[in-house]
Amino acid sequence: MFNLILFGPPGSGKGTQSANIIDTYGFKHLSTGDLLRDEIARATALGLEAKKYMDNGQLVPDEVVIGMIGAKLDETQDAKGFIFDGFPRTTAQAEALDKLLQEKGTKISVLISLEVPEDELKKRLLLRGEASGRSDDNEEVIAKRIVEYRAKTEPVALYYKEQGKLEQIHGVGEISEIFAQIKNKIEKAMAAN
Ligand code: B4P
Repeated sequence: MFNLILFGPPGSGKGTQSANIIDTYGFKHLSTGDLLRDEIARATALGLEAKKYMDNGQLVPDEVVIGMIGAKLDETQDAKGFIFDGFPRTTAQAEALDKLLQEKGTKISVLISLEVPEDELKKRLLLRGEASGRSDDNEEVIAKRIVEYRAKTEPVALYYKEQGKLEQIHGVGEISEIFAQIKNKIEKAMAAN
């Protein structure tokens, strides 16, 4: 089984490139952002709680997202592999994910990190906000999300670097060219897996 973490700051292209990876490799996509937005759309208790954090640019508490991913892994049988998109976002989530996968007799194969400068992130997210109306894609909340990323999420890359699983990619340029680089990293990790 091949398990990939697609990593990077808000707006780095995780959701965009996940779609390309699924088309090519057929992995099962697990995006905590999408799962949380679905809970919000259905006005569940979890969604109403999560919305308070997301609208304020903060991470949703670890126990909420870990529980959500655990449930999804349990209900997904026979997957060739998983793309974890936007998860783990804290070291506690990374430790919990390693444990969940270990219980299933598998592990993370590689973490691919999309490196994008801050001014480009802000530009992309403001543009997306205009089109999608996403309540967290506005100037004030974007700035908070980036601060939260630097403080709590960046250490996750180091956690996997220590396991020899970190691969970095320059995430600015044509989406297809960035995807070609991602494919190279996936093929390399598959050969080593
Ligand atoms: P997410 O849904 O994960 O959203 P994101 O990081 O903002 O977006 P993503 O990175 O996928 O967007 P993309 O670059 O593809 O999280 C939203 C919120 O949910 C978080 O702030 C947090 O509150 C909560 N949350 C989620 N997971 C959590 C967790 N594990 N723990 C705690 N809280 C959690 O797209 C951005 C834009 O860039 C798009 O418009 C796209 O078209 C464009 N784009 C992409 N690639 C481009 C390129 N190469 N050039 C130009 N534009 C590009």
